[in-house]
Amino acid sequence: MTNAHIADAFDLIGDILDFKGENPFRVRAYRNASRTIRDYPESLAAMVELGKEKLKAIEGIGDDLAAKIMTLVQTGSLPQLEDLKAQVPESVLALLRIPGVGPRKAAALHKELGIKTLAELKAACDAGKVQKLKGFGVKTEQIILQGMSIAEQAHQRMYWAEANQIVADLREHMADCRSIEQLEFTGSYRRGKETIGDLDILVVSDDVNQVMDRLGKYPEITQTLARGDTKMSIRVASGLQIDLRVVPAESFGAALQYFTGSKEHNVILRGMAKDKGLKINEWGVFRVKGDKEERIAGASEKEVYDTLKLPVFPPELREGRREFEWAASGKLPELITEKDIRGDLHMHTTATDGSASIEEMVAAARARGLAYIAITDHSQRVSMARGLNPQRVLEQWAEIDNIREKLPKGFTLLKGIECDILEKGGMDLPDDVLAQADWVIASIHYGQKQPRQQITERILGAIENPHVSMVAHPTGRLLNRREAYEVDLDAVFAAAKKHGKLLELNANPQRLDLNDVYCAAARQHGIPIVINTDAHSPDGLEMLRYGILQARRAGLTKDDVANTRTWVQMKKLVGKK
Ligand code: DGT
Ligand code: CA
Ligand code: CA
Ligand code: ZN
Repeated sequence: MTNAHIADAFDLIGDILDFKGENPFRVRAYRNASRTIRDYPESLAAMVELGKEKLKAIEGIGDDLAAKIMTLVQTGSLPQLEDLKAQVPESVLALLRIPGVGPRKAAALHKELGIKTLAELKAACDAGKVQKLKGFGVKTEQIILQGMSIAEQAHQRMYWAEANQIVADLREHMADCRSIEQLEFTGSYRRGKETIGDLDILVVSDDVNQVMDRLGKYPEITQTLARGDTKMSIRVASGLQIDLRVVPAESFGAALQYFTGSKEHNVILRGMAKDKGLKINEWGVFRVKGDKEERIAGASEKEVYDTLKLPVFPPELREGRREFEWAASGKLPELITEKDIRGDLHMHTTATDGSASIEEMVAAARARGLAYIAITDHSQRVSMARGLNPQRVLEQWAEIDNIREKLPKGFTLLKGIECDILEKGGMDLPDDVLAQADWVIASIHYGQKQPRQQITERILGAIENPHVSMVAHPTGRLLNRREAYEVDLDAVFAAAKKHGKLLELNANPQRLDLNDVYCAAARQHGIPIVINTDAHSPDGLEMLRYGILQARRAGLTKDDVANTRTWVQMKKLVGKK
């Protein structure tokens, strides 16, 4: 059972308790625990085996929650949750998931109008009954109606890479608005989160109407959800919501800080301000004297953080995890950047499921300023992609020998292979073949539903194979599509450390695997991460930037990432002659 599973269970408990109108402190305890667990760098399932005390050492996990985690992990379910679910109809739980409804409103709809299903909710909205409820109104009714039509997509957050295209498009569109003095995209987008719930735009302008009119003319717009004096919300064709806020120049920095978030980061910041007699909000920083407030900062983020003698944290680190602790000890990591990367060690060609030849991949890599790449096509087990058998892989390496002769000095083309870890364990190609490679990746593509111990043993076996250099996409997750497989990452970390093997951060925006939390854990274990694109075309090399963002969120520096080194240094790192 993954940490995310446990977190989901606690979230659901929180939602149902909230729906039932239970004590808000109890509700909050579950939600806080859920967040802590979701972000926790080690596998709780593994900690369960070490006993309850180990779990209780986690901040925010007391005796009661620790016991529940044990039960959940050991039995696969939680009686309390099953109980709660039985008290609330399944269809009511569906109400909770509509954007704009939430547990309180769901409870009111259920209690006042007897609504149990989405169809009943829609009928009540259409009949104008919902707007008459206390605390609802016409706007809420509209939001619910719109929310229902997108409820399907709404629980799917958009990939950062996809949101980034909308951002580029919007920047261009808004550039025509003359009155805009400053414009920045904030929220999770600016923090580089792997998926985005909604987009937040912050603007300084002395002509609010002009700005809002311009946004209203965005060609992709499907709905205007709200338009007020300073805030406007729209929805675009892909289902994404966009929130625009217009602020005065003197507040731009404070608003930028506030709306970049995360909420957790801001909560800590506000606490620190309060301790110093200061108040921080989206309008500025204020010194509180009795009932008077004097404004002391707000135009830039630097001004805001300066009032607390804090650095301007890179947005990627603003998650309320370890950034304040690092700042206090002067250990804020200098985060890796795209130009630090010298080589890409995972890519495919037409020999398997790629769309370009080796030469084309080389040309694209050189154009991007890389100094080395490894060609790593699939091995025979991946029959769907015409994976390479021993004969074909040896032919490909002979071809690479030929291409090498024509390459200029200063660029290294490596003979690699993405070799499957077989379902029954062991590598998909014989050792005497693997021994001839410069770079061997071990990957799991089959048997992903196997039990935790079996999958873990397969990966450990690969790590112990002397020819293997790196494990690719170590948890197998596909964002919005497939959960990570069950794997004991602590055991993987320990083995990688022991055998001097590397772990991948696969930069594909649907993978981003290892994720930020696990990359941070690998860093703590002193295991170098390799950021690879897994490109299947020349353009695929572009995906490096998504991997870099995720690495930055993990707090990785240039030193923490193996392929910032030259190939000569890399070879030493993985013990190749
Ligand atoms: P998302 O949209 O779900 O991907 O995540 P964010 O982080 O973009 O969240 P969003 O759009 O709800 O709000 C943007 C930022 O505004 C958020 O990171 C922090 C700030 N913010 C919004 N609502 C609150 C709040 O109720 N309390 C605090 N402290 N900050 C908030
Ligand atoms: Ca947002
Ligand atoms: Ca928002
Ligand atoms: Zn691959």
